[in-house]
Amino acid sequence: MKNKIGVLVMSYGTPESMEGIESYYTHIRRGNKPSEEQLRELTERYEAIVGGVFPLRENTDRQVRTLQDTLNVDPRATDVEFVCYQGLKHAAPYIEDGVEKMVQDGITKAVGIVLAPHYSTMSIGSYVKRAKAKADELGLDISFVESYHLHPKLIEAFADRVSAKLNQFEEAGANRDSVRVLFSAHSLPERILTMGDPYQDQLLETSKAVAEKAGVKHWQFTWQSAGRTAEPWLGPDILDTLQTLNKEEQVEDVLVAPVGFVSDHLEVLYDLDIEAKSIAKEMDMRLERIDSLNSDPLYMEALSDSIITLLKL
Ligand code: FEC
Repeated sequence: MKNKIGVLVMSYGTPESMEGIESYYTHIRRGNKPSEEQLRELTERYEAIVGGVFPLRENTDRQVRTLQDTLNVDPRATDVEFVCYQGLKHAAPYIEDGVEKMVQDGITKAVGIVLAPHYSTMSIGSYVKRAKAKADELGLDISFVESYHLHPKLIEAFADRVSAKLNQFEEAGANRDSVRVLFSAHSLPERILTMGDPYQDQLLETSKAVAEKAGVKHWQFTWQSAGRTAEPWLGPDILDTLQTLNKEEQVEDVLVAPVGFVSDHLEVLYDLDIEAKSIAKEMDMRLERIDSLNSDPLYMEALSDSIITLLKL
């Protein structure tokens, strides 16, 4: 019988239904219930995307299944069998549930990986901390892939998507080189910069590598989806960037590449496809977005290779 290795595939999580939004939001807010106004505002954003369904859940399920298949056909791993378990940050099955399930199934060795390529103490760091605490409690040997932001297959997958959309701009009569490519990611509180956090640098490295591979002439990085809290968040926000590009540089064509995200979910389907697009439209700008990676084979191979490399198989 082959040796089993558990893979804890971690992701942000999404509510299971409209009724579940309040408890999900309360979890994100570390147990503090949102005000009625905050809850209404978030519910409206979910209602606005694809008829109010929660695509992240289905996407994550598919990513976990496809990653397991990809791992098990890797020729370096013929002596082992990988079994993937899901662990979500803010919804069930929680990170701790995934670890517990592995142990119940008799797994003794595991690897954890997050469906987000860039390390920050506030993102990947907090997933890892929770998984490690539960694994230590239950005696599971677990190691982690902490980032994979420059994996050649990840860069290729993003670059292919950027090129495909630039081709579409060209087919519609625009000059490919006059399209401004905006790489974006979820903002975090500004205080991460004083903590020596690698998040911003890793995002710039990914953006540069994708731009080079896709032969992009004009690009810049911008933040998106900042939280609604009193402290300052990293900027400029994409909505301000669009206004600046329109007023100061008369840019007409914009392609957004949200390299900090790997799935179709609220931050892409609402913050970019609805909110940013409507601001762009008001200014007569054409804004397109690259397709999300979801279960793209190259992305799955980037994850699988990062896991197998960590295990030195
Ligand atoms: O589609 C969905 O249902 C879920 C979409 C979703 C993703 C996501 C990814 C990241 N977040 C990150 C950081 C923060 C911080 C706060 C915060 C708040 C929210 C809220 C919603 C939400 N996030 Fe999120 N995030 C998603 C959704 N996020 C909803 C609450 C309402 C709002 O502020 O918009 C602030 C928490 C606080 O109050 O302290 C910080 C980071 C990522 C990307 C990495 C990852 O996927 O883990 C970083 C997807």
